[in-house]
Amino acid sequence: MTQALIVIDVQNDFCPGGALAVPGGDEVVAPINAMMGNFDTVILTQDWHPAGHSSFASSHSGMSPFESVGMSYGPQVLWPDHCVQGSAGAEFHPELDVSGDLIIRKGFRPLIDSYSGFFENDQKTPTGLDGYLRSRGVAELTFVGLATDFCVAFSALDAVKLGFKVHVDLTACRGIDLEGSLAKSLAEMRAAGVQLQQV
Ligand code: VGL
Ligand code: ZN
Repeated sequence: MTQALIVIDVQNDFCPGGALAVPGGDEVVAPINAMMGNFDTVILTQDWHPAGHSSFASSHSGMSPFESVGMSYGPQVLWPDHCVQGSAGAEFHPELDVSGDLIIRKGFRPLIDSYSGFFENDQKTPTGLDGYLRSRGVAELTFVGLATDFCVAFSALDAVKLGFKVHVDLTACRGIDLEGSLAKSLAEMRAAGVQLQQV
């Protein structure tokens, strides 16, 4: 079975010192680089927001990061400004091997956030990744990267819904853990049939 490694958002802003730093975020780089050779195809996602993106708390008067607002598509957590297109924070971690086959950018529409690599947060605007994988004959996916409880989990759950066999290698993921979101995301992934490796 053709296997893909999907590396989620290993970008400077999600690593220590970044605008939305995930604890231990940089620790995933070495194990991810080491596992790339085991896959037929390697795909990286890149969180890629225009300045003033609607997922930024700074775009909503009176709101602070990590509070939630209602968007046209449902509740949305507000974040510090992060991964602004062309900024140093949006770049991949300097030691990440970026020689993979495809880089898919997400979150570039001003009014919709996109955690998943497959669908934006309205759960219907596709990124095109599904079609790319199918036309390449890929049926089995392993997700790694940042953050476990947001972009990794949303991507893995969408992948199950789309019919892929899905693994998440937790040794190469780190989470944000906002009000229990890490445990909740692990439970949701387990219940959906995601194979969680190396818990
Ligand atoms: C992410 C929050 C906002 C992630 C991206 O990569 O998990 N989280 N944007
Ligand atoms: Zn983002």
